[in-house]
Amino acid sequence: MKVKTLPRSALAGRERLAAGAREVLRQNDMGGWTRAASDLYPHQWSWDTGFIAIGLASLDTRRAARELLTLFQHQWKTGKVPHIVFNPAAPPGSYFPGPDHWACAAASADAPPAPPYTSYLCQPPTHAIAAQRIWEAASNGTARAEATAFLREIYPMLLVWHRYLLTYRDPEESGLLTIYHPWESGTDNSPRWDAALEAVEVGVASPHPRYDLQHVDDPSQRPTDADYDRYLWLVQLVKRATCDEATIYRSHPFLVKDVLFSAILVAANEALLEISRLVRASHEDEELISSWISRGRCGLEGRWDPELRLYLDYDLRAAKPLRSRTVAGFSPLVAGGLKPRRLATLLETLRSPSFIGYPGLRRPLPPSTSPEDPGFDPRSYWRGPLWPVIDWLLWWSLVRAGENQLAARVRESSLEQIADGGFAEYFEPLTGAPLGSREQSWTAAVVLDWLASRPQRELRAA
Ligand code: 9WN
Repeated sequence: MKVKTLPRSALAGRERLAAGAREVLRQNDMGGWTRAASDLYPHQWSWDTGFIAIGLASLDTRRAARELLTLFQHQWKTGKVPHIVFNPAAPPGSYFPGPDHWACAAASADAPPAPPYTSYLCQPPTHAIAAQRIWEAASNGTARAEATAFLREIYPMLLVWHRYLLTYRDPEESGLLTIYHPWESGTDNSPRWDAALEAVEVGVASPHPRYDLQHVDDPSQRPTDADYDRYLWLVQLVKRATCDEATIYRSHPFLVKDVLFSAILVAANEALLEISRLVRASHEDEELISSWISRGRCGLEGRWDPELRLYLDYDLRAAKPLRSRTVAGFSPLVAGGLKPRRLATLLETLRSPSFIGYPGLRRPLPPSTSPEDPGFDPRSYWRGPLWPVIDWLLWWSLVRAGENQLAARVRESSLEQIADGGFAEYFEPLTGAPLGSREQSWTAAVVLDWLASRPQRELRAA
């Protein structure tokens, strides 16, 4: 099959885009780790780090490896990787809740030495996927040898991280992971959590500043004060439970099985399985990781909703599925291994007017929440806007599923959107307007990965 070459003007456009992406990552480089964004997010975030390392892998595999290793220095004794590692040099008043709010975590016997302080929540495990990508990108002799040494160093840390999730966050052995807070999902104010949050009785929480609102054009792009009341109350409850997982599991009012988190763990376990072979880990490790993959896929399959033709999260407290139409409904695509008929049905939903086929979309990309969902809001964070990082996950999953045409369309549309609007955190799906932070590291990172000889990779996978 012939690879189409781009006209000269398009190539120049791509080169400009790559240069812009490199510049965003350079500006946000704090020496060994990258802040999520220059003003809004001056700290290191966990799942952002995985995506950032994927982007860095196309520039410098050693630097990419360091990005992950820096994060894993702050791994908890339980294996948990904290959702934020706070930058001690960030100006006070730059992010709330900042390090002092979470400092109590240092009192837990499981916490790593502080400072720097960490949050006591976690986020989806993108890290093994990034580690595998770094090894793949390291093609010449020295870089390959260094990347193999890096895999040997990070493998045990990745293994205990995944083990933490599969034990503490899935005591039922359901294959689905429980989150304690919408921040753990990474899709904070998504309508996915509305019903579960509504049921939380908020007690007295101390007043909280909204520094985040200084960094966006319009407060409607961020979660509301009422959302923050709930977020901070849930943080306080985890604190009261002294971060003890069994206590949280018994007493916490927000316990939800998250399909996107669970699906990312399956994909990460596939990467970990490959890494275990590269580092010649024991046969028992391989068997264990393979069993985690099957358990995850099986758990996800049970969350299919034949009416919405999507996969749904599950509220453990209310013992019922959370019925909203969001992009997380496609999560098993990320996990892979779908039966052909189910894959076809899911792709029909993706192409339907509920998502990519919605009339009036600026580009054929899936809004974070379906415009047909009552919770849809085109400008509010995870309630409708398009997220390049989600487009990357979708593209990556489509390539793995052999759906190359659709994958290429997602990649091209998302690149075009960023070329027009810049390296924004998210975009308005009806107009394409950039929203949120303007120099978001993971947006730059996915651009770099997309631009690094992607068509060839799609053809190889075909
Ligand atoms: C809370 C850093 C993070 C992302 C999340 C995104 C947003 C934080 C916030 O920014 O969350 O963790 O303050 O809004 O929702 O996915 O990891 O980019």
